[in-house]
Amino acid sequence: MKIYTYPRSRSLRVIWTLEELNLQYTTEGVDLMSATPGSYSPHPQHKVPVLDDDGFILFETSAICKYLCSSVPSQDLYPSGLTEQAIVEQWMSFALTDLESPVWALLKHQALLPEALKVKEVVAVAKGEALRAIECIDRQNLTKWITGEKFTLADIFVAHNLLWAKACGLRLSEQIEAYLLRCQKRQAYRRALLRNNA
Ligand SMILES: N[C@@H](CCC(=O)N[C@@H](CS)C(=O)NCC(=O)O)C(=O)O
Repeated sequence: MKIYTYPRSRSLRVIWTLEELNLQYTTEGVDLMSATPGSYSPHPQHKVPVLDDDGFILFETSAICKYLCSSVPSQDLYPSGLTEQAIVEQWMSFALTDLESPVWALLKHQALLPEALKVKEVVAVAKGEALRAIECIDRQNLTKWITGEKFTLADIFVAHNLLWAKACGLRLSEQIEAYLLRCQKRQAYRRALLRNNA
């Protein structure tokens, strides 16, 4: 299977999932930022990540990650038990909505957009909303992982968004910093970072 990637983008979440599952894959870098791209993504909006599994094309990061987990008969990353899966879903949804929305707005209006399109009022609102979501995570007992004793897909989505928040200059508590360090020390994360940014 092949993953279309771009350095420091959401494709890291898919590569991290593949590495946690010990699956074989290839990557193809996409020329996202160029007006005349030399390499394309099969995404209808020319975005990443995209999965090509023997001609089966899938976009949307969380759909790809769940598909990958479901392709492995016995794995703990996306549990099949009713309540275990519901809690993983809860935190994935929180990561993708309450946390990612303001953090992504912050990233765009602080760094990614051309100067003329940056709006400082958006930065102020997004910062407040992101901090509120981060406080919610900080109220959890984060001695191990976001859902408890086991590392799951929810950690990949929560941690990657927290790393983006940190890159935007948001201050994180000691508990969250320690949690992020635990995530970043995972061999699968380290391998994924190298593959995604290559
Ligand atoms: N909801 C999509 C978002 C995908 C997305 O926006 N990817 C960014 C990179 S992180 C992208 O390809 N941006 C290029 C563009 O917007 O043209 C997902 O989670 O997969």
